[in-house]
Formats: sequence, C-alpha cells, structure tokens
Amino acid sequence: MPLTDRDILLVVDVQNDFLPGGALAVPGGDALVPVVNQLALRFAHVVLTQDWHAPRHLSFASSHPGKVPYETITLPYGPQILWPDHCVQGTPGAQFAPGLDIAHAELVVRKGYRRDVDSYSAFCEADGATRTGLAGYLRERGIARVFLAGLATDFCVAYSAVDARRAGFDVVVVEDACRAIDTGGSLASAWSRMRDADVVRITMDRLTRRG
Ligand code: VGL
Ligand code: ZN
Repeated sequence: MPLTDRDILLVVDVQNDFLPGGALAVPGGDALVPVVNQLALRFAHVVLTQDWHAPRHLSFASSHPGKVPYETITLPYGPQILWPDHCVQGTPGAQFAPGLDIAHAELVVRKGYRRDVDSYSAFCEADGATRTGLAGYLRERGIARVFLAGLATDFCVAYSAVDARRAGFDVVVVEDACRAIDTGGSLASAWSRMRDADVVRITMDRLTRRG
C-alpha cells in the first residue's frame, strides 16, 4: 500500500497512564512505543492525540460513590464504562510516553477535557454532537486518508477510526501498531463496528515507505 502526501498518521493516546505501571495500563503498551516511532517515519504528516481529562471527570469510577472501574453506568449521552482515574490534565500520567519520538508531528489534539463528557474519539465527543475540529483541520490540509495507531485499539483507536469514516475520510487501522484493553468483549465488538464502517485493517508489512 503506497503512501502519499494526502495521508496522515493519527497516533492515539500514547501516554504514561496507558503504559504498564500507569493508571489504566494497556498490555504491551510499552513495547508499542518504538513500533509507533518507526511507523511515523513513513508518514509526511502525523497528528497526535492526548486523553486530557478534567479532575473528577465523569468517566472516572471515583466520581460515582459505590462504583468500581469497568462497571457501566448511564450518563445523559448514553452508556459510559467507568475507568480508573487516568490522564488528568497536567499530571505525569497524562504526558506522552517518554520514548515517544515523533519530532515531525504537526498537531496535538486534546480530548475528554470537559468534566461531564468523555471522548474516546479524536473527532467527536461522546455526546455525539461536539466536534473537536480535527476533521476541519484535516480537510483544510488536503488530507484524504487517515491511518491510525496507538492505544487502545478497542476504545480511542476504534472510535476515532469510525468517526473519521463518518467525516468522509478513507481510514486504515494499522493493527500491529495498536494494543487493546479488551474488557467485556470490547475488542471483538470494536473490530466489527470498524468493519461495518469500511475501515481497512492492515499490518505494518503492507506499507511501503514514502518517497
Ligand atoms: C481510552 C479508555 C478511557 C483510550 C481513553 O485511549 O483508548 N480508553 N480513556
Ligand atoms: Zn480517558
């Protein structure tokens, strides 16, 4: 699959709290960092996302007395899985992984910063209405196709991939440049929603170097 100047790599949430030892550790998240660094070198354009929650965010189990992480509750915008406190604005856990080395990244999109609305997606918050501005940015830059890598396959990668399709982009998830949380069947369901949305699923060996 040849890459062009109209392709972008969206590197999703490669942050300390999602690495082993972090508040919401994704298995294999640490091993992923050099893989993502190498992948990014093949792209002329890279955008990073950063999960960036207000303290006492409503997606945190600790904000709901009697609730524990990985339970699901209903919020005004629909079901919400409750998570351990993670990626709180300005904390070390919210910083990018120290090994992440993508100097040519052009933009950082922060998401989930409103206390009462989560945002797995880099394009649209969980209320289904509030846009982050990323689709407009990519369109203005002439981007036609969005590749995704990062954490976690079944949440922020999958929701971003489906929303990128909805925004009219071609979308490719680089499977071996992602790692999953996989709670309650979330990974299988994410792949099925991505397939339904015509998200292409590839591995890194299918990509040819640009230039
Ligand atoms: C994520 C759960 C909660 C992710 C973010 O980056 O996939 N998952 N917040
Ligand atoms: Zn989060």
